[in-house]
Amino acid sequence: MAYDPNNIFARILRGEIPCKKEYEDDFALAFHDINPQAPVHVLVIPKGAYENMTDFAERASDSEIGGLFRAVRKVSAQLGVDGPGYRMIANIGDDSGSEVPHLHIHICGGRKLGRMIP
Ligand code: D5M
Repeated sequence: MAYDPNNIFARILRGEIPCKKEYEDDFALAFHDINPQAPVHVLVIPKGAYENMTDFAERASDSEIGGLFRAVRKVSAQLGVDGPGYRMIANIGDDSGSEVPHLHIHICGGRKLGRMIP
């Protein structure tokens, strides 16, 4: 499926829709989820146009891939969840219930999350 350049996170990246920004660098933008499921719930997205992790792993450069995961690490430290721990989630495809077709890594923490597989 072709990447939809008008998905909501693409529009946030272009500054057309506001977000509560937590972090930004050349590779990634992190902002607070509009419907938080934990005391800390932030989304980290690549700046490039990638629909999901499958698309990202296939098409992104090594720099983009490294940049996204380094951003997750920086955001976790900035939010103070790296010590107590947190969960990363990336939904892919219909069965996951994914809603927004731009890759996003959820960072959830700030409380005991319990076992969640799935
Ligand atoms: O998660 C999509 C997530 O995106 C879901 O937790 C709500 C969040 N969301 C949707 N619109 C916004 C805006 N405008 N700002 C911040 N967060 C938003 P998924 O993994 O696709 O189910």
